[in-house]
Amino acid sequence: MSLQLGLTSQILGGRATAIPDSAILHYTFEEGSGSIAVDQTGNGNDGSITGTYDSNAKVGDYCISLDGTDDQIIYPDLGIFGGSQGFAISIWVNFDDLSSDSGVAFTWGEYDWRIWHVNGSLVWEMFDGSTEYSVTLTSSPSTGTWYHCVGDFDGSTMTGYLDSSSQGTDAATDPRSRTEQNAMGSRGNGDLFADARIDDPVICDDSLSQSEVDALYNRG
Ligand SMILES: [Ca+2]
Repeated sequence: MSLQLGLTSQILGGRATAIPDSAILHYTFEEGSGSIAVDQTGNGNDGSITGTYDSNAKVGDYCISLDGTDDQIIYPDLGIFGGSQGFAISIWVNFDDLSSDSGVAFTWGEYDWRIWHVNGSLVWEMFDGSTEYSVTLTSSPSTGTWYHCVGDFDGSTMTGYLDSSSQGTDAATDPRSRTEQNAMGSRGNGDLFADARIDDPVICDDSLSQSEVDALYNRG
């Protein structure tokens, strides 16, 4: 356990900035160059970056700037979502342009989930094959503002957090992610490209407590 904590925690700016033990993917983008986002959890879920390292970061020294045209980060099939255990995703986003719908973090397939900008709102959404479930994180996002978005599912209820505050819940059923397309900054199939910066995405294979959400928010 202590080794696990050592691998998934770090001290930043003198402040303990713990990543949840349930994290199975975490990108810091602190590589600063290259096209590989190294998974900091040690699970080998590295991402493929099409985008630009940007020093106007929210956590650490670098984030990834996406151009809204064809940039995205593709992450691998995580394979273990669903069931009663739940899952969660945490990500920072700062939009340069909000004139069109765009993906922030997506798993797209027959069943899916996503944090995205749609119809003017920033939304946490899940789809179980027949019904869409959603929690609006904010109905009036602004450009040039960092937002900490958390989409959480505990096996029966989804909760959306914006800047560590719950924005509501929705009863939902297991989306059983098929993970055909897994992307940040797009839908992963050639559309919904975000003109935005993103930083410090974390995906967990368990629901998050408020204190875990707070710890992720306090990294920024
Ligand atoms: Ca960073």
